[in-house]
Amino acid sequence: MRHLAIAAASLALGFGLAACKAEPGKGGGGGGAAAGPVKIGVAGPITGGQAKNGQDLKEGSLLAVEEWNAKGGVLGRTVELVIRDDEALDKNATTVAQELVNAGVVGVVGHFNSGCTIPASEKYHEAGIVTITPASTNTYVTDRKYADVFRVCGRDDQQGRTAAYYVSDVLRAKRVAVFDDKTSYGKGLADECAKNLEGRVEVVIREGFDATERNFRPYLTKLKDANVDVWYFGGIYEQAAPMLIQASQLGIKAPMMSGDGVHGYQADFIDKVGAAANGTLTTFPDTTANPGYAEFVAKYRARFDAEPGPYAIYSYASAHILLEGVKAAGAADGPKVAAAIHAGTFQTPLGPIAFDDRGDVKALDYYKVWVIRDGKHVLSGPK
Ligand code: ABU
Repeated sequence: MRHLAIAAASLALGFGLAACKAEPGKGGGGGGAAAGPVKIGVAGPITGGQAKNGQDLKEGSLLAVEEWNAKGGVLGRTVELVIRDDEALDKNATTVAQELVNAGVVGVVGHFNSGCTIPASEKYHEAGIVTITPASTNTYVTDRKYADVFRVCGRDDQQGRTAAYYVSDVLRAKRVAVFDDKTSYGKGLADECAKNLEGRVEVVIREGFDATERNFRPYLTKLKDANVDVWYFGGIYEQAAPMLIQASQLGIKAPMMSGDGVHGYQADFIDKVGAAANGTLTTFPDTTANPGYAEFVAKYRARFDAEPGPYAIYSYASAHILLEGVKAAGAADGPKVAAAIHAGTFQTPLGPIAFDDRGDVKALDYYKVWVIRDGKHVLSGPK
């Protein structure tokens, strides 16, 4: 994996942390360092086929940190981001986590992939460091009920159920195929969807393939022969893109349905697939409906001269919550910060956020079904 540098070095790497002033050699977490910056980690796929996700985590967090530093930091100390790249690979997660523990971060915004967040948060938990994942939706992330693990997004039991009910009650499908990428996220989500389809719709194919697979023709040929009404994929856009192109080449007319791992990637997914993306269904909250969404997008565009990806706003909110927790705790001390986050309600561009005893957002069961029409996600109303 690659080290993406601490804030002090990040200008040279183009991250532009102009507002951060690092003091090398002074840790930011654990409550022991009275001076020097407060360090927060960001971990995700900064490089590789899911780099757009890493960009969301990095830039969303950076925007929040710059806002804090512009107002004097937290507890009178500057805030420093320590960014690490797990490349979306489970095998890198604990090494990256150990690096962030060693760097003295008080908390981590990350990881993106559930398969990384689960093992990495074991390390953070052992070290008394707060984990706030903006994007990992696998149920196990919070079902462990660690007091220092939070997630700002939804859960796969929620979006799997939403997808299954749409397939059965709105599409009134009779025959469905369910595929996944064998990851914690993809398999977990596909299992939740399949479980909720049971007794309602016949699942005629249930298969997984490696997350590295790019030739889906053998699976799609079988899919074509199975004559399904709709097919579900638990996985990420980097596989969904070639899958849809190959499905179109094979003349498959049934639409694909997928989850948040495929939603919101205009350049990296919809534009790559072209017309064959139209009709694809996804589940994702309607973040645009939140007061504060437009302001966040305007700030993001002004800062990065780019459109935010789907998880940039979640990362921004996660970093703010972490820093509000430090402020409320009065110390860059993981357990105290975790307790403060459990006790608080945080105003974010996603709306007010408070956490339940698992570390999930309270009353968050708000997945919507979207369909791609004319190359854009639009909310899919009942038919
Ligand atoms: N939830 C979208 C993909 C990230 C993950 O949960 O693995």
